[in-house]
Amino acid sequence: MAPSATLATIATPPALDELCINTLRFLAVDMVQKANSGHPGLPMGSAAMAYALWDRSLTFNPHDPDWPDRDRFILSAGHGCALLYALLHVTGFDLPLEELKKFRQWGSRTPGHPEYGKTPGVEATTGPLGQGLANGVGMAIAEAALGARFNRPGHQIVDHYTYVLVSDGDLEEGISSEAGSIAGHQHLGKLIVLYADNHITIEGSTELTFTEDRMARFAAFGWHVQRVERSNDVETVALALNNAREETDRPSLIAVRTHIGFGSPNKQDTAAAHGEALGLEEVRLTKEGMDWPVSPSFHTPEEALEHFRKAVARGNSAQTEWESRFKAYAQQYPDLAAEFQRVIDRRLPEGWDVGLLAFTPADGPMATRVASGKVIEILGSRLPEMMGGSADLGPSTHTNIDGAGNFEPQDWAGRNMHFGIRENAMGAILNGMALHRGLIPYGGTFFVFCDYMRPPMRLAAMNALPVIYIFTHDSIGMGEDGPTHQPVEQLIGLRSIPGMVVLRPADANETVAAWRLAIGRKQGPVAMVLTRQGLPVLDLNLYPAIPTGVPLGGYILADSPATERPDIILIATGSEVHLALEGRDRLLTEGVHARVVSMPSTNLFAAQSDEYRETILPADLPILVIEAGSPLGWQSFVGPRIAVIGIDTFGSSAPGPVVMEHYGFTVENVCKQAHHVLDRLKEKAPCA
Ligand SMILES: Cc1ncc(C[n+]2csc(CCOP(=O)(O)OP(=O)(O)O)c2C)c(N)n1
Repeated sequence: MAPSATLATIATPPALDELCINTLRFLAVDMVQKANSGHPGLPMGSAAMAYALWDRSLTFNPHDPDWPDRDRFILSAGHGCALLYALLHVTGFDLPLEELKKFRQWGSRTPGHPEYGKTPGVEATTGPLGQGLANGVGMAIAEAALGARFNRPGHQIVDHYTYVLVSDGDLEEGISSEAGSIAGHQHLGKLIVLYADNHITIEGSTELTFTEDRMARFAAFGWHVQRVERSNDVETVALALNNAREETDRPSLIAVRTHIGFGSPNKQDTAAAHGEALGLEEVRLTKEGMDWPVSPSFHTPEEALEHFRKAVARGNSAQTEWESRFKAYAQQYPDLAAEFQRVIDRRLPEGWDVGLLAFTPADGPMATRVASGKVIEILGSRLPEMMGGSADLGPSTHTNIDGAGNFEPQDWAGRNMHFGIRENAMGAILNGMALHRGLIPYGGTFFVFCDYMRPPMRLAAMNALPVIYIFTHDSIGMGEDGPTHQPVEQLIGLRSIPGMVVLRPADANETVAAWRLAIGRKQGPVAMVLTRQGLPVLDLNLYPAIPTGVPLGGYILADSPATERPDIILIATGSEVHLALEGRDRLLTEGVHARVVSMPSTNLFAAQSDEYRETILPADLPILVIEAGSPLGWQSFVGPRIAVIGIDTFGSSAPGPVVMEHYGFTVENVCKQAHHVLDRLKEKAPCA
């Protein structure tokens, strides 16, 4: 296979094309200049190829940006967002010129990087380079999966393309190889990537850092690759896009030799065009050089606007045409059509959680990862929109849905994903799947490796995406693999991500409640943190508060005897809840009344009312926290009365119980620390 097919350039752009392209360029230039902040270079260089895509290929409706079968467009090089905002404005999205004039200002719909949910037409939050490309792979996977599930002969109701615009930085980031490899392997023929090959990054020429043959690299991943030498040649870019669409078996990369800061006499092809406004004088020179009025700024020629706005009629008719196809489909397959609408709307089917699982002590001891696997089996059979897998740890993470098949090039109907050992791309692909809608995506790995997917997890939280992570081997309790595999700082790390709900269930029954919560949560990601080791199953007859307590984040699992006010509260999470219960029993024999609070989610608990939290943790009671993780963060709950049994160093390699013992996770230490806090409080109590 030839690594690339170089296309001959044909005509120069006709005058109207050029007018439209310059409109985009100078809107971007003026936005950045007015804000005195932003990146003019990429928009100036990529305006022509973006125009070729939006004018000749992209199917979208500015008046209904969310209709399900639209093409997706992701600007992975989010720093070039002035270009996207200009496109959205001129093609008729609800983004008036006034918003362009408020680029990067407080409260505007034109933030410094594209943010999902803030600007109509923005399909994904981008900015951390490489993530957008992998989001695109996730969207293309979603399209393939939904097509396989819903399309019927003669009824292609899911049939759209995913386009991504990337820059050098996107392709330098390692995630591009992870995602590119998956896309090639899966033969995602409807994924088309335009590459702004401008030879410039922030520190200067790509000769400094980026000299491999990118085309050969993507060809080796199994992509169809093309090169366009003259970026302003709209027809050639359009032709390459056509070729890419006709290539149904492989994803496409179209490298377009663009020129950063195109038209700027002193900054074109230099890093100076990248990250700051051109400056008033350079703006003037650039406009004059391209026959553009120097003032007023934000000049939008009527003729160009009229041409761009044809997108509205085009989009309306594409959508209407799809709607009539969908109607015919609904007549022939009413149940499927209703089901399609349900999953796109993220509605759960009636009774999805009725009679979910209830475990008894006789089922134990059971690792929470095993309990989670059993829940996934049931939920997976009730919710066909559940789709996910693991980064090559499926047998350990228990993430497989039996009987649901593998998602493979030959069979996109399978729902079990094999992401390979590619956590970063897995996270970003899950984001793309969630952004696309129609699926409940989940992904699993060992908890310690969530560090490899922190960037997409952060973006999932920022995008408020319903993505579920299944992290197993959740503490030093996992044992022999040693400190490289024993998570310590990950819990506090994830809890500190705004909008991320972290759930660390204490047993199989809390795991069921955690899953119920995760599936029901339609906004924002949930991280399930599960044990490798077996744990006793808490008896629902003895602990009836579990199902209602878990969604509150923290609740009283076992109180001090009814007549007694507790002397101390033991807060524990996950596997350490059992230690707290044992400690409570032992303390009782020593005359100390302890309350055990199970706190599977500090995030959810913190979100409860002051009254509720005060009921669980009265301000005047001493507290001992028991959690096999970094003690950081607990102080906010307990203040100066705190003693924490936690871990603030890396772990050690030994059998799990031995490691736990060495780090103080023993009944003896629980009691010792509890007495320690009590003694301290007595010392502090004012003399009567
Ligand atoms: C993960 C990540 N690292 C660093 C940055 C900061 N950054 C923004 S743009 C950029 C490089 C710009 O080069 P290129 O991707 O070629 O964009 P262009 O210069 O063509 O605009 C960098 C390092 C980022 N946005 N994301």
